[in-house]
Amino acid sequence: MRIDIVTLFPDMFPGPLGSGVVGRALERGTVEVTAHNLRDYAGDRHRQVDDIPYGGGPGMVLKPEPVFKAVRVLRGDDPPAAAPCGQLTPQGRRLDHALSVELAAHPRLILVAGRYEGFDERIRTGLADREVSIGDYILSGGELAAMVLVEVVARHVPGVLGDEDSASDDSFSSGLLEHPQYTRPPEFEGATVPEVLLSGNHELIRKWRHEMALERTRTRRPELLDGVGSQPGPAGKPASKEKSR
Ligand code: 6GU
Repeated sequence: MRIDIVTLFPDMFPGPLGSGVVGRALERGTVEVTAHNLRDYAGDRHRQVDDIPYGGGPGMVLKPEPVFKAVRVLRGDDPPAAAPCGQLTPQGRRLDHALSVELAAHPRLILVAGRYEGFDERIRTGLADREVSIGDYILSGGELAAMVLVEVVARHVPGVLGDEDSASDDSFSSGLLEHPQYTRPPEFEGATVPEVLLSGNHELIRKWRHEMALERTRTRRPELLDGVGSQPGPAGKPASKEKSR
């Protein structure tokens, strides 16, 4: 998968994307992430990408021309359906598991990260195929949001996660929060590991994990339970997380 990011701060990339699971995918070329400087697409010699808002008000607004130019150049001959443009703004659709799966189905993505007071509205109406937010709070720019989006989308790209860590096993795929995990020692400062996990009885362990996942979801995120089945997943495939590097 190829992801291009249009930004005023290309030096922020790959940043944290260079470490861990996504870092390995970038090294192998399973996922390609390239940051492009929006100023390179400004028409004038001052490389101006922003201007004062019509109607007045504080701050500056990103001009349409450089953003349209950048996305059109990067898209080349690819149709928008193959290389959709995602605009990162706090007004967008909130990123969740389902949206990350949807986005991962495209062979390419072009992400536009903004700064200042925002984008000229004609970018949203005439260029962007989607508008994505990563949550209900304000970041100073879309770059960190773009990184979060790349990380969650990359996990669905075949070959990014190891065999035993497929993304379809992860917690939000099952619709439940993850069950508690334990490792050695069996007792730490008086706190012990639940007996069932030491039992070697895989059927009992699977049921216990499912119960714990359900209970956690019930108490912490009850809204996630709407429409979730109450049966445990396939044997030997508990919700998992990838190993660190
Ligand atoms: Cl995508 N951009 C900015 N600037 N702030 C955000 C966001 C995006 N998502 C949540 N807050």
